[in-house]
Amino acid sequence: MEEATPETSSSDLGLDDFSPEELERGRLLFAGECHFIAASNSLDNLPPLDLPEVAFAGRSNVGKSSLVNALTGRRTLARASQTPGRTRQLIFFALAQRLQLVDLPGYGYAKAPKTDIKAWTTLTRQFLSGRQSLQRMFLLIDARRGVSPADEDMMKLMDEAAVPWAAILTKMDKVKISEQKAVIAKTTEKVSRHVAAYPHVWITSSETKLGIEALRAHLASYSL
Ligand SMILES: Nc1nc2c(ncn2[C@@H]2O[C@H](COP(=O)(O)OP(=O)(O)O)[C@@H](O)[C@H]2O)c(=O)[nH]1
Ligand SMILES: [Mg+2]
Repeated sequence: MEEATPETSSSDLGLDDFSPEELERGRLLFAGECHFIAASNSLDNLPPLDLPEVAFAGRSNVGKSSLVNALTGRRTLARASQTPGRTRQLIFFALAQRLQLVDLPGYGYAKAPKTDIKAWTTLTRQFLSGRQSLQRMFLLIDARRGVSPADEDMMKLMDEAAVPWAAILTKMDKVKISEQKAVIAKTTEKVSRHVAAYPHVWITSSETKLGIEALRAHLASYSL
């Protein structure tokens, strides 16, 4: 069990919403098999729509690979995502034929050429609007930096595609305990302005594993 600090309570972490059985189901799902399925750079070569999917998006360096590694207790996704040439690809992983995880390419890299940004936007928009197996998007936000203009653009893309989404704060261990409540409140307030967003903001640290247990249980609720 993870310890809630006085500032991040078990209700902030979402833990109160799950029964012991649901927490165990989440643990087992992520402790089981996890394989690489495909890396796709266009909508023409996406894997089949066999499994329910949840997808993760966020700025480059937000901690996406680290979060998926913390969830699965493995390094598979990080390795695949760091392969050169895969930075503009959607990476698909399957958990025991029950749930597919999709790693969207990171955005917000200041020096990215305009053509790359355009290609990223087209691919992301097509994926969001055309992927029938997509159950929920998760937008990762660095807790130290808060919501950036690039994150707002991503929120708008998800709203426009009418894909239900929720935010996940990453690197919470880097925020002073005395500032955590304010960071959560400010992020929740910004997220709540978006039509397709769920107002609950997930709080995580891949470093301390804060919030990982609750997030596993939540993600398992989308699995077969
Ligand atoms: N302190 C801390 N650092 C983290 C955490 N998650 C990721 N990082 C660091 O942030 C950097 C980017 O992480 P990475 O997972 O590669 O980000 P990605 O580009 O979004 O996949 C790396 O140096 C990680 O070690 C976290 O929860 N806490
Ligand atoms: Mg990565």
